[in-house]
Amino acid sequence: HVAIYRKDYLPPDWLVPEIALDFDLDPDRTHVRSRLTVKRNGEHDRPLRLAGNGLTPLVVRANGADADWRVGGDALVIELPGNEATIETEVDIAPAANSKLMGLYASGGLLCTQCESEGFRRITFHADRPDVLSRYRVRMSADKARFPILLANGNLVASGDGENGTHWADWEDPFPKPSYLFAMVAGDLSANRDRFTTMSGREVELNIWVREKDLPKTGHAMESLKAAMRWDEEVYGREYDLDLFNIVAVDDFNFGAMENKGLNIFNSRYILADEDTATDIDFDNIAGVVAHEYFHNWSGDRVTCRDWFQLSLKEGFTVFRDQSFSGDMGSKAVKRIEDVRLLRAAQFPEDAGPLAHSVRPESYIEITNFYTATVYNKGAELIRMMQTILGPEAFRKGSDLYFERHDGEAVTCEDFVRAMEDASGVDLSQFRLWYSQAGTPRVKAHVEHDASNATAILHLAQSIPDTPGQTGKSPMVLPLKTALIGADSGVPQGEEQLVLLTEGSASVRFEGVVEPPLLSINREFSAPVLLDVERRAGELERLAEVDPDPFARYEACQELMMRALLAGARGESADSTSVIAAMRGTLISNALDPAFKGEALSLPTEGLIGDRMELVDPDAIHSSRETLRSAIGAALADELGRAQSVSISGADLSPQAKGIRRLKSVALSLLAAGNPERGAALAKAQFDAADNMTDRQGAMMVLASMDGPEREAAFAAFFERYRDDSLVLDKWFALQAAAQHEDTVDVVEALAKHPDFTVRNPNRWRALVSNFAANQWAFHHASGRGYRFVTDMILEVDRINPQVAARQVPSIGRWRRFEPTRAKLMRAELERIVATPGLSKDVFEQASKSLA
Ligand code: DPP
Ligand code: ZN
Repeated sequence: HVAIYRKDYLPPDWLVPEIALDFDLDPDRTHVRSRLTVKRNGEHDRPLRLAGNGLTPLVVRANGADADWRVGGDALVIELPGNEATIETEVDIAPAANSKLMGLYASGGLLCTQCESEGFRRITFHADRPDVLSRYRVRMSADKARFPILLANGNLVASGDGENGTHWADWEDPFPKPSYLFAMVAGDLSANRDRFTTMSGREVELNIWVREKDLPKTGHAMESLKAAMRWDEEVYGREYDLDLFNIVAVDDFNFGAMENKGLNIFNSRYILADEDTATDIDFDNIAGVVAHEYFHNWSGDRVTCRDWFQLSLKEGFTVFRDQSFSGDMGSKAVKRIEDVRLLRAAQFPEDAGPLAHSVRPESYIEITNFYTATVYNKGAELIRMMQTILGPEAFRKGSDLYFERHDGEAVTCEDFVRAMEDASGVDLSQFRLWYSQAGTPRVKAHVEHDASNATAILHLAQSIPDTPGQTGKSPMVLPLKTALIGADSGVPQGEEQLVLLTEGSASVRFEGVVEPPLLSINREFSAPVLLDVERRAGELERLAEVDPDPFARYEACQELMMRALLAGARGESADSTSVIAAMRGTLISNALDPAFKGEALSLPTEGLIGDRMELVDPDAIHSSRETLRSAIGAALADELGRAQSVSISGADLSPQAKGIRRLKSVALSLLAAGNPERGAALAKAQFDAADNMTDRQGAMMVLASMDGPEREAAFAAFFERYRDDSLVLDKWFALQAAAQHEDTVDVVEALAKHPDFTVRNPNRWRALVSNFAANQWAFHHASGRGYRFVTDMILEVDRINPQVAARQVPSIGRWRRFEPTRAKLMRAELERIVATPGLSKDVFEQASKSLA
């Protein structure tokens, strides 16, 4: 397995301005004819090399005659004397046998495609690199009864009936695009049809294609799409550019969704929802993913990536855009809390582990392993920091310049930063280190107050940890939004300031600081760093009470809890009184909305606590967290009981209603910790009374971690009710895998043998395996059974779908972070993986790097 390096990039030898594809579609044998118009790019005499994966050439012609060709490795090599040629190839492929879900494959009764990153080469011979852009014409033919709907990118230009009950459709996409954005779907689908009028008055036809029975569940996705289209016009000046926008939902899908030009293909979990089957979080995720894929039409499709090392160019920027959209649609502060929670849960561990890589990686063996939280979520933080440093207006000028300058091109992260620089006049030389240096920066901070002349000095120091292959790093630009708040009055002492820490250490002077100050730093999480603040006794408690910035206030609450949890996990006596006081204050405050309260009252996860320990001891963490939860539940039983007893119609999906439901289930969970018997009764009652999935799932989450007849009854009733709805059945698996229960390992082992479990559907596999591996206490069972189970599942799915398998390896790969007994067991499983014959390069890369 060879590594590919960013520094080795060379422009393509041959361009492909035009492509015509002709498909005879059939699940068992699809015949593919391709005609490429190729042009030599620059002065050279190298042959044309077309990538193919699992393809056998049946016909290869150049300019209508037999060509001089050979197959070398995974490429079709054609010697061409002139500078231009027409290349024709024909192959047969078998969609029904394609279990990797890359290329053309079957899902349910549908045929559909997934080409990012390198799936197109599993359909036909092609350079299949993102810097080769072509105009596509596509002819699709298929049996009309089985595949009444035929869709591809762009516009439908002609259609008709053929022989033997077949029909055909011709699609043309006027926008040149890279092969990874090619898409095609054939099947028996029904559309939710709507329209959108763009800002310049163009009418766009919108369709969301699903099975007929799912049509009633497409309303929220459609509303989200229209809101996203409007938002991108208003906030970024970006208008949709075709007369037609199609979305198709499929059940078997590796990603969440895919932004193919004019034909987005979605994992059905990010389209289908109604209040009976989807939680509020599902609804929010649908809005976020629909917006994300739509926004790619500009940040991804119109302006694409030169090579896959630049993946964050489109993904970081587009995640930032979808985060901003969701913030504007609901509560900005709550959305920011959720995004930071995800960053800390998924990206910080990656940055601190064996697979740490920079936002723009330097090398890879298998590119699909780099669709990571670092490229996506840390990438989004980089864009956010640029907006913070430049200010919103200059940032918008920069994005306008970027889109205008590079429309129709395949470009780099460097091109994005340069557009921001050119539009704003701000020098971003040092900022570029964020793209090349991996690892989460650490910042130490403390304040010195001088009451006699009303000044304070903030002392800051930064360090960037070593990561695999990278040592001795340079200081970075850290934009830290900072305010000093009077400890007595609770009033900010002067304006919030944007402190730019650019040196290894620096001191910043604040004037007009009359009272002893509380340090409110990195507000809104303006820089994705780990903070180590020297604080006076009582400072966090006071900040949790008075900081006017909701995000900062949330952080103070969390840090307060974290201190108590860490003390407990280290076996020190943990004082819960200040945590309980802060939580009581939050619960009874009239100034805070319920969604915020729900977030602020959620204890840091066991994983997050582990990340703050020298070596992770899962049992000690679990017992510390449960002890604190039960103390809170007992002390605040009355206040929590009031929040839990509020009911709101499941049909109400306003941010306010969602917040009330969120707080209700957080309260239930704490109440159950304080008094299990009362908790079980309340959970059962919440489950029975629920008219929506959010309340139902919240109740089941609590029951799943308890013993007793209520648990059995709820899970049996849920299964009976939803056994034919695969997305809801995923929840049934997921809830049991996430249970905080002694028997969870036994339960998941049994569930892997359940008739409804399958390794062929990524959603189902992840519902059981990924949720279990994220359940720290259960997965890290001291016996090592959890590791063995997950490893067995990885090896089993690797033979079918390497992408799904490889994404799970990091959960075992972080063995160095755990106490020695577990570390040894985890390492042994990694060694077992690497020693397995016939391993995919996807899993090989992740496992071997984790052992290195
Ligand atoms: N479909 C994936 C995403 O939108 C990869 N582009 O992030
Ligand atoms: Zn994306």
